[in-house]
Amino acid sequence: MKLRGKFITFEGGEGVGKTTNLTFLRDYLIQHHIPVVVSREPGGTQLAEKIRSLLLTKHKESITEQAELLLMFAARSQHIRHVIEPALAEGSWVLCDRFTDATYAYQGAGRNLGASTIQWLEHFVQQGLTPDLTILLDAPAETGLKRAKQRGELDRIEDETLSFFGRVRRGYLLQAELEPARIKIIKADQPLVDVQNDIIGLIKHFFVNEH
Ligand code: Z5A
Repeated sequence: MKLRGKFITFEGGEGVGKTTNLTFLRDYLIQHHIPVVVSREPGGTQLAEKIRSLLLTKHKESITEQAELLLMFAARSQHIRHVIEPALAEGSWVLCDRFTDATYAYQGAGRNLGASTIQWLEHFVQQGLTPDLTILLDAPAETGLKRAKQRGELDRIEDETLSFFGRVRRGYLLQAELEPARIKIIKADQPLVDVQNDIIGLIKHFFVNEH
């Protein structure tokens, strides 16, 4: 299938501003008459949202690391087939709150599952689909966790230790080092207006001229 829209993902640890900035970019694109679809992972379809709630709720029975990884990709498969690919095929830009870089960071680095199984699953599930641009909002784990805590009760993954989130952050930075052309780091601990200027700069540089 020839995909015509652009696929942009937002990544980063807890509370770094992914949702806030994704909404900002959506509004900017709409103002520029670009059709846009907003989604998130895990989630984005009815079934994938059910998997999300399984993943984020605290259960009596612990979820194994392997089950967590497989559930992430099960949700992703539904999301790609039913939302992302159709939207890109009709020319919409897809803005997604997290995607596979989160799996490398949380399950690969955070849970210490390593990269090779994830690479295999990525190939199996995505069949070559990767984001055109990934905006990695980077801040010390403490900064984002503080913002997330202000929001209320923490979910199953948010309840992890600070050292877990330190590994997640390093996992993301390693991904960016491995794929510098796709993954662009923006400092998330600067004032929001500066974060958003950086995002618009990136978008102009990447796409607007060619659109
Ligand atoms: N997960 C995984 O393990 N593996 C995977 O493959 C995938 C996901 C895809 C999904 O949660 C969970 O799933 C996540 C990873 C895991 N686990 N955890 N924990 P999510 O993505 O839905 O939720 P989240 O990461 O916890 O996101 P969040 O807490 O909603 O944060 P956010 O979207 O990055 O931040 P925000 O809501 O836009 O902003 C937080 C607050 O900070 C808000 O009050 C803002 O107004 C404020 N803010 C934002 N930017 C600024 C600046 N620059 N200055 C000051 N204040 C700011």
